Amino acid sequence: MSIRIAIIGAGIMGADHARIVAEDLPGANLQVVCDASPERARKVAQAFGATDAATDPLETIRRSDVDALVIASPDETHAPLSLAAIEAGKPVLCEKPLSQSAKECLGVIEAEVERGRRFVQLGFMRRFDPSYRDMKAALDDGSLGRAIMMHNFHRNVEAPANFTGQMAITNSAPHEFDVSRFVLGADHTAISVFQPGGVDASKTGAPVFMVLETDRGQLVNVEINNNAAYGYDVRGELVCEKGSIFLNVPATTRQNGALMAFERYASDWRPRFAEAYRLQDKAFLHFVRTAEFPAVAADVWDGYCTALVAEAGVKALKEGRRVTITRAEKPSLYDR
Ligand code: INS
Repeated sequence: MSIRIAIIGAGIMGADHARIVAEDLPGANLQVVCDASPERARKVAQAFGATDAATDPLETIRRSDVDALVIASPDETHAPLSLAAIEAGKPVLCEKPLSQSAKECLGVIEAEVERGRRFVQLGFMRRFDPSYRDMKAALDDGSLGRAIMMHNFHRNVEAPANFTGQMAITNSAPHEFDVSRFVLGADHTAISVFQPGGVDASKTGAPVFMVLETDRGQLVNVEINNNAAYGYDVRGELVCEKGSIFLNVPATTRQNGALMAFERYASDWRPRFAEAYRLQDKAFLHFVRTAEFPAVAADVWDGYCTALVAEAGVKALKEGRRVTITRAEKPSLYDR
């Protein structure tokens, strides 16, 4: 029987998940597209042939013709809607971040622990990206020795109107917080945050530069520049004792002309991470079918760890000092 999926939130990511479910996931049915705006819900539902459109997320979660949810509504709704899905006993693929508050993440952890199983797969899709996967595999194979540093940069073309330096830490950088934990197999213990001279942290798209320390002694730096102008550009290099591993940016062509060669940049993250999103959503479908949590996916414990780093980062930026990070005890449900 096909799995009936409802998408909550029909913005840029909700529409992308609707497309993947409708066109790229054999065995899944796009059942409902739900959005606070009825026009937007209807438009995306029609575009991808959903059975129905709706405006109430809680009702949608409880519908008897919905087996699983994708939550792609605004960040502050992720944890409450995940809790409602857990309450209804339905698996959910929730976009990142789970919450901007580590305490709120603990509430979701508690709800899963009470029910004795995981329901929430978090949308840290870079874990499924072939270039990060290869980076991790090359490290794990041991021939390059211990990893000592990881450099990351994350550039968007233009920040949305409300995007401050703080949001660079709570909305953009969680990708790097999560993927560096994933690749290094380590937890972060401290964060320092810097901004280039003359930058107003409250301004749209203000860049931030972070240095994180891990419990395995590695240093991780992260540049977030949401007003890079030239294209969507995410890169990374893992420096090990005997060599390094650099992420190649997938490009199908290289154009030559006027004594120059150039590759095209995408205008946002969807083309760069298209394969990661597809593999992630495919893994989610398998999770819904089998209740076996996907080996590489992020769970709510990972979401909590990331929220702790983001919280510490915001504090580090505000107070202009290095902030240390301490975690609650990990429930055995999240042992891998
Ligand atoms: C988006 C999304 C993108 C990231 C952007 C962020 O919400 O997560 O992958 O590059 O910086 O604002």
